[in-house]
Amino acid sequence: MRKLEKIWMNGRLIDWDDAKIHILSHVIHYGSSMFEGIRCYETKRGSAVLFLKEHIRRLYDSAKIYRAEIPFTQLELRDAVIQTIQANHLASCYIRPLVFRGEGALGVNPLKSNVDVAIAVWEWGSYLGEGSLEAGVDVRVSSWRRIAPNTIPAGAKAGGNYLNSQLIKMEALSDGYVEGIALDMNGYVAEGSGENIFVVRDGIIYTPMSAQSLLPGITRAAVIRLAHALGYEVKETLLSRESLYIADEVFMTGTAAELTPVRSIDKYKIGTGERGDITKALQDAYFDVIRNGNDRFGWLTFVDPISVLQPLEELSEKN
Ligand code: PPE
Repeated sequence: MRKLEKIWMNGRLIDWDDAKIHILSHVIHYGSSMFEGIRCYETKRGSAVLFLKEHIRRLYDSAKIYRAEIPFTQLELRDAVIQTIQANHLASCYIRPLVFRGEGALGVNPLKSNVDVAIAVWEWGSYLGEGSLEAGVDVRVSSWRRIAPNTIPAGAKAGGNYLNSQLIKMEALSDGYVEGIALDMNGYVAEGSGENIFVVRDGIIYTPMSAQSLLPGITRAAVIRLAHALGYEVKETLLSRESLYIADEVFMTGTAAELTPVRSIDKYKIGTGERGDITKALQDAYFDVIRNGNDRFGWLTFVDPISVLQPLEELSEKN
């Protein structure tokens, strides 16, 4: 990872090298953190953060589930994200807001430890490999199940959840796959280690229900909205493992993964093995927002507000 300049910690920007915590911080011992992953894109209309409001809201939801009171308002953290991007002079980046239980007391009870907040940014290219957005990826169904309902809540984006994700990811990588798809407790399809999943058959788009041991992805919600806008039917439903193998198209969504086609699962070729038409149509709609800055749904927060004022037509003529 390339070192950058500043990290925002508890209300101020500090030098990258100074953003440290004590070894006895609660989070290190008990996984007590909640975090977000957000992307800032260099669109044709200027740099813009995608789904800033939605991600900060989910951070507060995750913190609420773990009874952690964030000592800032959502608006303050949204501003802090923008400040952190500007302080590091990046036109595009990945953004990691993090809320964690810091110093105070050890022992399982987190309530005696401080709630600390940090925001870091870094450069992050393609998540599932170069060329994966066009060619698609080869994945397996994991032998690890996703965390069961009413154990560790999959709907909170908490650090500890990612122990399960790490097992799924390492198993997939060691067997030569890019990613693993985890089934839920009952054997229904849940999600990847860091992505939601969609299946297309006979022109209908299916995705597992949000109560089903998965993180209700912000990209997932956006893709459902784009699909509706394009006139497709989307069904949130239980999905069997075998429905993956006989799908016409499968794709995965996430902030990091964006909208990545899946070309094989457990060595079953999905559809023709090429990126499917519906996957491509949804990618085109998604990339129109993040590359061209066409923001029909109010998903973008421009880092430099001046660029928002430039009419898009003039910009596209220049490009
Ligand atoms: N499920 C999981 C388990 C998950 O971690 C993510 C995001 C998603 C679904 C998709 O959610 P959303 O980004 O809101 O559409 N995973 C983040 C972390 C990746 C990482 O390696 O760290 C991400 O994509 O930023």
